[in-house]
Amino acid sequence: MKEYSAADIRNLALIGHATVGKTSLSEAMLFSAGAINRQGKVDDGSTTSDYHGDEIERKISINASLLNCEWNHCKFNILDTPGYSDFMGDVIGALRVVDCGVVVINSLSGVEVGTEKVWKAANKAGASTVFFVNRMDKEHADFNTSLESLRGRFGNKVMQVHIPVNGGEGFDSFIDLIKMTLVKYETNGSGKFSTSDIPDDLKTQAEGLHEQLIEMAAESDDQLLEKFFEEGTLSNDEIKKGLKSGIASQSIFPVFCGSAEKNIAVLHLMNFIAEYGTAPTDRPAEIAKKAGTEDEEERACDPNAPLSMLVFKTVSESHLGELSFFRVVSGKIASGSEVMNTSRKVSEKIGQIYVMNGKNRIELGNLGAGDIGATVKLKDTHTGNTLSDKKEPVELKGIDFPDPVIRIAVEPKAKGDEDKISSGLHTLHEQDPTFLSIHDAELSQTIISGLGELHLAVVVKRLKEKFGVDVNLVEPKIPYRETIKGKAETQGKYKKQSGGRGQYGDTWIKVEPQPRGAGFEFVNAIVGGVIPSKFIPAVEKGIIEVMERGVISGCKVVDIKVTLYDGSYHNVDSSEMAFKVAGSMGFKKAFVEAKPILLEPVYDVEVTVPEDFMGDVMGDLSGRRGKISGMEAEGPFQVVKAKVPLSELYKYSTSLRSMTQGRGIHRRKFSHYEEVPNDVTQKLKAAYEEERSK
Ligand SMILES: Nc1nc2c(ncn2[C@@H]2O[C@H](COP(=O)(O)OP(=O)(O)OP(=O)(O)O)[C@@H](O)[C@H]2O)c(=O)[nH]1
Ligand SMILES: [Mg+2]
Repeated sequence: MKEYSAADIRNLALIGHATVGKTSLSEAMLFSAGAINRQGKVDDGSTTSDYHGDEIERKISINASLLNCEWNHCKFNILDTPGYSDFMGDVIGALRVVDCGVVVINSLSGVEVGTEKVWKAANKAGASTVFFVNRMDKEHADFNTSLESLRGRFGNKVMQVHIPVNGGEGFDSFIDLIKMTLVKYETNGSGKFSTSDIPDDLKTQAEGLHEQLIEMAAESDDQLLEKFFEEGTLSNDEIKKGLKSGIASQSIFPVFCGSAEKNIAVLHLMNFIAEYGTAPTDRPAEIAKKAGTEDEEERACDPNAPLSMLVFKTVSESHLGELSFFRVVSGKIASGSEVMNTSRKVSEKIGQIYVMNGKNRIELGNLGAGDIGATVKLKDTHTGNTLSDKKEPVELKGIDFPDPVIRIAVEPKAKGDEDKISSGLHTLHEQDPTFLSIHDAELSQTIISGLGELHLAVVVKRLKEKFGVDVNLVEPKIPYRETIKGKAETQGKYKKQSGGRGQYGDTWIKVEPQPRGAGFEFVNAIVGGVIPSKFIPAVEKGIIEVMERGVISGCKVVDIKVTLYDGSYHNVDSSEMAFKVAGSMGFKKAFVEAKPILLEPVYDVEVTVPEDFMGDVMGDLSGRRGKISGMEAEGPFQVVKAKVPLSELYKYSTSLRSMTQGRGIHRRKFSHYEEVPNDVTQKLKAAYEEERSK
C-alpha cells in the first residue's frame, strides 16, 4: 500500500441506531473502492466487518471493526461500529480516533433514540457529521420524513445534498445538488452509474436547494460571505473551501440518500468525503499532558513531531493474541521501535504494524500521524492507554467510556475455576472498560456489570472461548440494609460462674434511629465506673460485629445510635470477651424491640423513548414500584425520570428493548436507600430464617 500523507487520510466511524445498515454500508464502500471483489451480506454472515462468531450468529455488530480502502486519492480508514447501546463503548472509542462520523439512518424511521445518542457522542468528540439516509430501496422508504426529522432535530445546519427521484422498490436515481446532475445507478449492486440532465419537473426545486447549499458554504467564512453578497455566487473552489470548513466545524451536516444493500449512492458519499470531508490535518492539535505532570503540551498531526498514539480498542484473536488498535496522533511509528506507555509507566516494544480489513491484515513497516492501524503482543498496554516517544513522553486525553449500568452475578460451573474466572474477567475489563467485575464480600457473589444484558452475555461467551471457563449467570443479591424506626432499652448480660473460669459482663444500652446516611454512633454514658473503661471498647466491638452480620435478614445494620448507660462487673470474672458477648446480646435484643425495618437501594432511572411508548414505559415503571419524578422532551423523544428499587430492575434493559421494539434506552445511577414495603420485608425475613435453620 502506498504511503498517504495525513491530508489524504479520511478516518470515518459509521455510527447510528441498531440495524440501520452501517455494516452493509461499510461492505458496499469496500466493494466500491475495489478492496474486496464481492459485496458480502450481513444475513449470510459474509461481511468483512462482522466476522466474529457471535456477530455471524446474531447477525448484528458487536465489535467496532477497522476496515480500509483506497479511493479517489484518499485512504479511508473505516470503523464500522455496533448500533446496540450495549456496545456503546466501541462507538465512543471509535469516535475518539476518527475525524468524521457517518450517521446512518433508516429511511423508514428517521431519527431514532440511537441516532440521537451517537450524534451527541460525535458532537462531543468534535468529529464532523454527515447523514446517510439508507434503505431507500425499501417499500415505503420516505426520505422527506427522515429529512424533516433531521431538520427538526439539528435545525438549519442540515444541508440536503441529494434529492431521491424514485424512492421505494426500484430506487436507482437521485439528483446530486452539488454537481447539479441526475444520477442513475445500476440496481445489480455493481455500483456503476450514469449521469444526465435534471428533468424539467425537478429543476426549480433543485436550483433552490443548490442555491441554499452555496449560501451555507458562504456562511462558514466571513470573506466568502462578503463575496457572495457582492456577486451573488461563489466559484467551485470557494464552495469547496466553504463546505469543507463548515463541515469540519460542525456547522454543516450534509444529508445523502442511498441504499447500502444495493450499492446505490455509496460512491457519491465516498467522493464527497474525499473532497469535502474532514482530514486529520483539519483538526486542531491535541492537548496532551507532559507525562507525570499537569503541564499541557500540544501534539499536532505532524509526522515529524515526537510520537504519540492512542490505543482505542483491544481484542484477543485466536492464533494472534491480543490486537491493539491505535491512532497515531503525532509523529510516526515504526515496527521494532521502543516506546513508552505513559498511562501505565512501562516501556513497550512495537512488533508488527498492520492495516486491517476486518480479520484480514497487511503488514506495514510504519504508520504516520493521522493514520489508524493495529499491532500485536504489547505486554502491558490496554484500551485507553497512550504510547509515546520515550524522550518526550506525553499522555493524551483518554477515552470517556460510559459507566456500566446492568449487574448480574456469576457462579463457576465447575469447582476450582474461581481463580481462572477472576483473572479472565480482569483481562476482559482491561480490553473493554465498559465491563466491570468485582467480588462483593458482603453479598458473597462475583458481580459483573456492563451496558446491557446482551453485553454481559457476550462477555461471558468470551470468557468461555478465550479462558476456557464457564459460568452460570444468576440474579445478583440486593445489598439490603437493616435499621430501626423506634427506640428500646435493654440489658445484655453474660454470666457463667459455675465450673472453670467464670465470665461476667453486664450492660444496659439504649438504641435510637439516626437520619438516613448518618451511620453508626456509639455513646459511652457510663458514670461512676460501673463498667471499667477498659471493657467499654469491647462492648462497642460486640455491637459492631452484630451490625456487620445483621439481625433479621443477614444484611448490614446502618443509621443507628447506641448509648451504653449502665451495667455492672465482677472483679475476677469480668473480661473483654465477656463484655463483648454481653454487648452483642443486648444489641440483638434491643434491635428486635426497636421496630426493625429493611432498607433497599433505589436508583435514578432515565428512559429515553419516542412519545408513542411513553405510556407503556411509565406503566411498567410503576409496576416495578417506581416513582415517576419527571418528564422532559429531548429533541423528538421523551425522557421519563423515575426512582426505582434496584430489586425491580433485573433484566430491565431486555424488557425495555422488547417493550419498545428496540426504540428505548435507559440509564441508571444509585440514588439512596429507602424503606422496603412490609410484604417484601416479611418475605426476606422468612427466607433468612429458613436459610439459618438449614
Ligand atoms: N433493503 C435494504 N436492506 C438493507 C439496507 N442496508 C441494510 N439492510 C439490511 O438491514 C439489516 C441490518 O443491516 P446491517 O448492515 O447489519 O445494519 P447495522 O446498522 O450494521 O446493524 P448493527 O451493527 O447490528 O447495529 C440486514 O438484513 C441488511 O441486509 C438497504 O440499503 N436496503
Ligand atoms: Mg453492523
